[in-house]
Amino acid sequence: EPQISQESIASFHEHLGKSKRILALLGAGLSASSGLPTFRGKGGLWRTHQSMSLATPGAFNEDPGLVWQFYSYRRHMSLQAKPNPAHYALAALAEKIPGFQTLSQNVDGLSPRAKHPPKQLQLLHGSLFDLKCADRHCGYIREDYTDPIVPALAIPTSGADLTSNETREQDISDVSVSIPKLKHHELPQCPKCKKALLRPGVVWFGENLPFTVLETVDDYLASREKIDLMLVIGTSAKVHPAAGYIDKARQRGARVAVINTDENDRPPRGWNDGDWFFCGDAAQILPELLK
Ligand code: BJW
Repeated sequence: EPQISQESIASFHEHLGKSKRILALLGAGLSASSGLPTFRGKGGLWRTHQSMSLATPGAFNEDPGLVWQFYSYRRHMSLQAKPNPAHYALAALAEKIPGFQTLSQNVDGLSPRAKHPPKQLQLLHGSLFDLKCADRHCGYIREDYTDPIVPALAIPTSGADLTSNETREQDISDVSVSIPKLKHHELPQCPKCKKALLRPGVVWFGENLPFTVLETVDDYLASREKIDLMLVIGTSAKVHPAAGYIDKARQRGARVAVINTDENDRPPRGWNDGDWFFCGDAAQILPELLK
C-alpha cells in the first residue's frame, strides 16, 4: 500500500522532475476547500435530494423547475467561490509542462478562473456556465455567467430586517426553506427555436461526453510517446468513462499518484507497485507536491 511520508514525497518529486507527459484527473475534492460540496459522502445532499438523482435527463424532463433551482444554486455558489492553491498549482504546472493535460470532471469554472491554459484543460462533464437548448436537434448553446439567469431563479431573501434595512439570502440548501414551484414560462427559454427550455451545459448520466473533448483525450492517449505520470485528485473515481482514464494511462506506462482525503477512495482496479497515495486536502498537498 502506498504511504505518505517524506520519503514518498521525495520519490514523487524525483519522478515529477523527469516527467514530460503528465495526465491529471480532477474531481469535486479539488474544489472542496473552496467551499463547494462534493457529490458523494456528506456533501452529496441538496435539501432532501441526492445530488446524483438530479443529474439525469429524466429528472429534468420530470421537474425542470426543481433541477434548475439546484443548478442555479450551484452556479451562484461557484461564482461566490474562489479558486484555491491547488487550482493555481495545476495551472502553473500546465504553463511549465506543455505535455501536461488535465481532465476535469468539475463544472464549477474554478480551473478556468485560475487561468489554467484552456488547451490543457478538458472539461469532461461540461460547465455550469454553458447554457444549451434542451432539444438537442436545435443545437443552441451559449456561455453565460449571469446570476440568476432569469428572475424566478433568484435565491429568495428573508424578509427585510427593519432595523438594518438589509435582506439576507436564504440558504436554499436548507430543508426548512420551502422551494417555490416554478412555472414552465418562468424558466430559461431557448432564444433560437423558441420552443424548448434551456438547460445547464453539463453531462448527465446516460449522456455522452462532449465529442471534441473525447477526441482530444483519445489523441493524447493514442500518442506513441509514453505517459510518465497520472495524477488522480479529489475524485472517488466511480464515474465512467472518466475513471477509466486511470488504467488507460497505466497501460501507456504511467505511475499513478492519488491525492484524496479518504484513503478508501482508491483507483478502480486498486493499487499497483510504484503508486503514491497522498492523504489529505488537495489545496494543501498539491502546492507542496507540484513545486
Ligand atoms: C477530497 C477533498 C479534499 C473531498 N481534498 N480530496 C462503465 C461502467 C459502468 C457504468 C458506466 C460505464 N460507462 C458509462 C457508464 C454509465 C455512467 C457511469 O459511470 N455510471 C457509474 C456511476 C456506474 N456514465 C455515464 O453515464 C457517462 N456517460 C457515458 O458514459 O455515455 C455513454 C454511455 C451511456 C450509457 C451507458 C453506457 C455508455 C456520463 C457521466 C456524467 C457524470 N455527470 C456528473 C454530473 C455533472 C453535472 C453536475 O455537476 O451536476 O458528474 S455525476 C458527478 O460525478 C459529476 C462528477 O463530475 C462526477 C464524479 O464525481 P467526483 O468528482 O469524483 O466527486 P465525488 O463526490 O464522487 O468524490 C469526491 C472525492 O473527493 C472523494 O473521493 C473525497 O474523498 C475527495 N475529497 N474533499 C482531496 N479537500
